[in-house]
Amino acid sequence: MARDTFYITTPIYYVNDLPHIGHIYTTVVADTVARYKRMRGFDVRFLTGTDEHGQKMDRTAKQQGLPPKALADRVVSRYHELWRTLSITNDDFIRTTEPRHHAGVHALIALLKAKGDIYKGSYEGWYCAGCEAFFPESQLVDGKCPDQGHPVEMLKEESYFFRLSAYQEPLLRFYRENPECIRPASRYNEVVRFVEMGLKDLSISRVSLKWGIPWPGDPEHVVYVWLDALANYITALGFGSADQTLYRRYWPATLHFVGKDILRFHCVYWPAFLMSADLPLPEQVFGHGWWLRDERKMSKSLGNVVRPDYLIERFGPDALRYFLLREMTFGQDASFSDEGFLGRYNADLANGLGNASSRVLAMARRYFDGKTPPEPCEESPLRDVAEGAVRRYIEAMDDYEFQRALEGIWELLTAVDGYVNEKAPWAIVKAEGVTSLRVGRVLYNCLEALRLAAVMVGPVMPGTAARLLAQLGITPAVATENALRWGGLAVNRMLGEEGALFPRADVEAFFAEVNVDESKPDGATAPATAEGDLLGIEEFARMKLVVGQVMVAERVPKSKKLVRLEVDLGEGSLRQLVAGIGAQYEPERLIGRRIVVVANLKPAVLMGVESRGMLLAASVEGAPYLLSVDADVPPGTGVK
Ligand code: ME8
Repeated sequence: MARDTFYITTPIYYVNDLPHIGHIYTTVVADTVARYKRMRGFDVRFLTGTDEHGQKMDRTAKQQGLPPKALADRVVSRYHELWRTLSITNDDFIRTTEPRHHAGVHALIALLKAKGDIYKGSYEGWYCAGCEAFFPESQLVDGKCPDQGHPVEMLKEESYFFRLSAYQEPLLRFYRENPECIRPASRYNEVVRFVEMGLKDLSISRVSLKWGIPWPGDPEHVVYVWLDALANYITALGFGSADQTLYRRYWPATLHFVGKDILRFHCVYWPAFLMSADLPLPEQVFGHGWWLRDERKMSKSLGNVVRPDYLIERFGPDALRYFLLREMTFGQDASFSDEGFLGRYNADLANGLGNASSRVLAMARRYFDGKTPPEPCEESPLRDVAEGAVRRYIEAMDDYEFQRALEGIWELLTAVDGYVNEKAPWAIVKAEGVTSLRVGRVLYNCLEALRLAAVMVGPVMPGTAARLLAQLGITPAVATENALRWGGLAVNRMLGEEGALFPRADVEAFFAEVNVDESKPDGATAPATAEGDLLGIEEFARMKLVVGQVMVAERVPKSKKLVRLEVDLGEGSLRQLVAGIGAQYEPERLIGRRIVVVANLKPAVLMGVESRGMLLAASVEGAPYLLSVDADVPPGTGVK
């Protein structure tokens, strides 16, 4: 029997800048759902990709002195790298600069034209390059775009139009007949209200911009970037090409996951284009909330983004995946903070999951010669709790309530702990010996509950689930629905390697090191330099850069990275600096070395040690490489 298909997509991201936590969030959520649906037996197709045309991209490339395609290639490689690091299991990655996409966009436009929904006119109005959207004057707020407060500019040019106004009634009918087509319900209401206010025809080509897909038959125009971008969901399936297999199998999409910022494009323009082309409409668009920093949306244009490379490097991809899904009530906004991340890491991962599993596994190793117990256990209160947790998990995951699903798993882990305390296996062993059937049953129950927790947590933390299953002696295999049934743990089987899943984080040391890292230049994430960002020579001259010679160097106690240095800057006494270089450099080997120091930096205290200056280092993916001088110049020599 053919399996039910599940086609899930993320937005395709702009490549005018590097990915940040917002892009990671949508992609991790989609990956979690894709993994969960695969486990439940669906025939899943998971698509992500990049949106490479448009004015914003054209401008950034010009500012950086690069052809747009070269900038896109560079940023796309960072996306690929990041998705690999985060174990994203997308089946395809579409770029709007690919020929397969161009062909599909032209095929879609041909259908809109054939329907009589495209005409040529002239456009006069306000354009927001930040949102790549047109706004009527009446909608501007303080002369800026109403959605995100970006600046707008007047455009007056010849343009092709799409008869969006003709779709107001059909769209409203569609929303009425499909109340689940937009979620959550608050977003559904928002879209309906927007459409009820009336729709104007939409300008869908640009003449003043060259960076885009040429308009079919009129190459003076390029296709409007949103018509181009939205089509990715079908062009990636081969729409408009000779091979329609994937398109026939997976379209219409089951779910478009998007941030609430781009709801209108997905819930108004996209279904209108599809209606005009007589193509089926996606079943659901889910608009999730925003990650905020200081109460504002994190966005590239606001410059307040979090790029969590340092968190991934330090705590692994699964910890970040877990945090994102656990912290945000799906659909609402949430605030991102390192404190929040570390709090969850220690409480839920190091303590909750880590402790419950290591405690139970240690007992099983001790009492059963490193094996699982010799007999299964059919009935127990823990089994009831575990089966309840699985039911709740399925219900919550089916509803995209990840927070609730995870809470259920953690309640099961707490129940395992409580059960161990209550049954006190060590006391049974003392009274009845290790061959006691009772102790075997108790531990079987605990191990089986852990196995179920590992399977359930798999879609969110795939690496951790595989490690925990391996510790339970189960060779990691793709979990199927059966894995969610009680009783799957084999008896008398060798347990796997020991090892802490999540070592506890030293919060104080972490912040001390992050503060050091943040004051370092990092070429890999340096933002594009715009004209306004350039430094005057007088500003540069305020910085006192001098050569220093290291006289004392030792590790700061309890820190992996921090090193305390005493440096001769030719001042008559030594200067104390603290630097985050301990992972790359052995302190003793630094003694006598000449380095470059910023001598007039405000003092800072790092893990209780005062630093009165900063040494300079090149930073490659967070790893520092010290700057040095070519000759043995005297300490205190100025650097310009
Ligand atoms: O809009 N919080 O691309 P984009 C949560 N190319 N999610 C966020 C976020 C935040 N602070 N910031 C971004 C585009 N996102 C278009 C899409 S689709 C046919 C074309 C996520 O690079 C969220 O999913 O600006 C949002 O919708 C998307 O990134 C916008 O990415």
